[in-house]
Amino acid sequence: MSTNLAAERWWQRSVVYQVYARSFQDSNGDGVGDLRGIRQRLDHLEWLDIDAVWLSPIYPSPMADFSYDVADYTDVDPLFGTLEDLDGLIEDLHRRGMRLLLDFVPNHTSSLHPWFVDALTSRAAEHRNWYIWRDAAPDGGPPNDWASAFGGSAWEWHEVTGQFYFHSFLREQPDLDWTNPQVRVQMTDVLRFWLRRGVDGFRIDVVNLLAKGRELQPTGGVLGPDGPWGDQHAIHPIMRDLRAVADEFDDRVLIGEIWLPLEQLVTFYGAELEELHLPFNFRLLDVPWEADRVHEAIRTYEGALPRGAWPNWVLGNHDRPRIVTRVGAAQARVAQMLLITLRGTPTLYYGDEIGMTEVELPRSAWRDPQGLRGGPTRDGCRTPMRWDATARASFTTGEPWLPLGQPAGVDVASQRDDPDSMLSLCRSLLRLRRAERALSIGEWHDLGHADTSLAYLRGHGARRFLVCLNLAGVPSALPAQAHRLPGRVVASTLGSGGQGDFHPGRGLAGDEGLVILLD
Ligand code: TEU
Repeated sequence: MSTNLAAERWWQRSVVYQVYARSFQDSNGDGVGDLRGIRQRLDHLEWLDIDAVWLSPIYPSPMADFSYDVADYTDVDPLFGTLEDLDGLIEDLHRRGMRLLLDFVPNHTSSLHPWFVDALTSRAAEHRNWYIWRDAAPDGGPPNDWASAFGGSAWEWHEVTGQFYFHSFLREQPDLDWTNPQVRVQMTDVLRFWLRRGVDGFRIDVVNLLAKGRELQPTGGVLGPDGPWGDQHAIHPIMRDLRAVADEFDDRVLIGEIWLPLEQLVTFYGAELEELHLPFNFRLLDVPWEADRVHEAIRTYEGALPRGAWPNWVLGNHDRPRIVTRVGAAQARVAQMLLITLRGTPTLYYGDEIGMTEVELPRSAWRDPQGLRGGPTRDGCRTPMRWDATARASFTTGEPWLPLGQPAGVDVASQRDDPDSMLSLCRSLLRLRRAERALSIGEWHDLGHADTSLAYLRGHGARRFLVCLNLAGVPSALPAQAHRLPGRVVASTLGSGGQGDFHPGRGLAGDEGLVILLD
């Protein structure tokens, strides 16, 4: 059995829900979601029974990468509302017993951020060395062959000052130089600004890129987990700094987006758990949907966690294809049961609770800079939330910024009162999780996999739950240890029809997932 932290914190019991701000609810008819819109939809979140909202970036921005290109870290873009609207959102959430996490984007600013605008004025500018500048190679080309994540060189020539600057993403997103102490001071103050306003924590963007290899040698490398340029040793002290700032306040949480192999990912908890509370665990985003592979992903992750570190899980986000499209509608129900019953903090992506699909958009509708530059477009997982079956889904009164798409029945209103809907399944699992400490902070015990299914136990005190999941559409035997345990089914992916006693020796039907309260 895996152990738990002695002192249990709110973010361990919590379920995080990611709101992609542009696509949740529009309040002013401009077709883009906004803060007032989100405030109008808090009933849904409270009813669904989530604990914390992670809000994608809402900062003033030219929107080259939809506010991941930040022009002002301590304000709200008029497109989304005002600082007062954000204060109002924090207040509303807190009044309802929920929390707010902001998206912190420390790796790069917008090229229109006043710091970068100043940096462009001369090599001697005050903010010049807040960014990464290099002379041209002897042949006049870029200093090395590093490629940007969105395609093309990661270096952009600046004619006026005669040097290249470095950008991991778009040329409109110059990377900050975190070896510069002034950058650290300024950026940690940004955190304090929001923490003082009552924000409960942050999701931190691309932690793994915060420090670059100082040599800047040509490597033939590309951006990514195995790429050459994240100098991880230099990133840990930065995480300790950010954590120290969070710890100046009462009980806040830091979640980090880190694209690194498992062994490296878990080092970002810190040797003394003094870095990130939750380095994002992306194992379920990439794993082939097969019982042995998913079982292996869970087992190795649990096994790699440092002592006392708290796990976390996620099935989707604004960068990755929707889970329904990856595994199919029936298996998406099994996937949600997995997400909500594993040990660790789950993060749900908005719309996944109603089974929203990746929308196939015509090229003319693409908005994502990654897609427009030849990479996979991320627009398909960013389409507006479907609140009902009307033409504009009650998302907007205007023209939605992305087409809505979605098959019939994939909307909140159609599913709310249907006990067998995806929404009802998600809600009942979330409510069960809140009611049963075994399912939130309880221990996890691996029962292995067999055939196309896997099984595990969750336990706290005398309460013990068996979770059995068939990851395929055909009947499956259960792992030997699982089918010896009698109990009562308290949740089934097959809906209300799947409830009842659980008898030893039983197998699983296709796409069946069960949560069983053991006798
Ligand atoms: O994403 C970082 C990242 O690594 C992406 O390149 C991601 O792997 C890719 O888009 C998958 O298709 C973060 C944000 O989540 C993303 O939305 C931003 O565009 C990016 O940082 C730059 O801030």
